[in-house]
Amino acid sequence: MSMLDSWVDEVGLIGGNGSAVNRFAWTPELLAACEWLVERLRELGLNAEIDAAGNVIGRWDVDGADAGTAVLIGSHLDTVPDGGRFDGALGVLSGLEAIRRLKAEGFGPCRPLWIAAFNDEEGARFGTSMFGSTAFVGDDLTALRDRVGVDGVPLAEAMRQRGFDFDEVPRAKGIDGVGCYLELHIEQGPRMEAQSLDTAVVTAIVGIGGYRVTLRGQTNHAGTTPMGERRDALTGASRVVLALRDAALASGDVTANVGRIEVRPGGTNVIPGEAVFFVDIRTANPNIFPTLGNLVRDTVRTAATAEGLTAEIAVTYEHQPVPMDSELQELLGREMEAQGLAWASLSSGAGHDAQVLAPHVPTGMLFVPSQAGISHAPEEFTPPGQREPGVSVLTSVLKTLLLS
Ligand code: HGY
Ligand code: MN
Ligand code: MN
Ligand code: MN
Repeated sequence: MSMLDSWVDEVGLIGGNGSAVNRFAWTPELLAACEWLVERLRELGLNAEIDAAGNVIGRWDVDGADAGTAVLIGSHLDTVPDGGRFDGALGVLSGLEAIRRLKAEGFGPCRPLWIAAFNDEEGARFGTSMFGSTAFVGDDLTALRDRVGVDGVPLAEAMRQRGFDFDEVPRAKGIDGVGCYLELHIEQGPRMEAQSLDTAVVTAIVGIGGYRVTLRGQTNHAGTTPMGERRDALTGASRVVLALRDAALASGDVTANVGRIEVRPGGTNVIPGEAVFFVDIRTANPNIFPTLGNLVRDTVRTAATAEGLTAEIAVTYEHQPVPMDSELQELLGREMEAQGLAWASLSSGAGHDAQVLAPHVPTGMLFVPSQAGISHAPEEFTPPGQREPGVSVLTSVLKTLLLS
């Protein structure tokens, strides 16, 4: 078993039960995975710490003031609820393996190499997706301070419970020391397997809009209230779910998903007076992305009117669609070609920390396949033989970047 494969198994058990993995922001499980990574990085001789935003940052620094800006690699260690062992983690561990290989062969970089495990990429607990990378690029997160998590704990309190201070988050800004960013990630979709690809160069990352929708009607008796006189919040929510699904299908360029809904009061013989649900809507098309907010608002209003409900809509996250750096795409493609790999250029329907870094520094991504295209589920898997090509390309491209 390769070092990478044993790391994958080891980290998969931190917050994992042998199949599903649950590592959410500011929880003991995620911090245990971060501390595991800090130890591995220090064993390789890097300076490593968990910063004020909960990011693990490892630094292979180079002596000499003119060493220049760092090449940054990495991904994330947090997961979705009952997630898989590879989303984010394979990118972090492949970066760790690339560093191990470079160290083992006595490679001497001319510029610093940094590695990050960005905190809370998924936003599973607080809806605060890309939290760590957003802090790293220096963008303002103040508005999230009082965001309440799925467990009812406010964000600032959850941080305090783990020894972190929300007010210190801006200290995590580190983008000024970075020259470029490279992220390896599983594809999380079926295309690479369908085309028997070993690796892929990412061309662009999808834009993502997240909305919290609250519909309110009238809680009432399920048996005595005439069907034509109900103000049922769940039927309103159902209209929204199906209407957004139909609009996305008709567009062909949009995905729409409602993965979480809370219905109150929750009695089986009670008409739901309130429904709170979360819309995740995406497109890679920069012309369509600005219209998605209105699509959600109009769809919600139409459903609320039809069911006699009131509606509230709040934006929970918004990440712009971004192209990947063309020179990094070419460098990755040349390396894949040189290694005789079956490769292609693909856009990403998943969001990544790379889309937060891309407006600030040249950013590139490469994919390795996902078995049966499954991700965000315990069945998520990339066989050992399909992990190696990505690491090999990453290691070679790093050598080029670190000597330039
Ligand atoms: O939602 C996404 O695409 C990413 O996994 N956060
Ligand atoms: Mn994910
Ligand atoms: Mn991910
Ligand atoms: Mn910015």
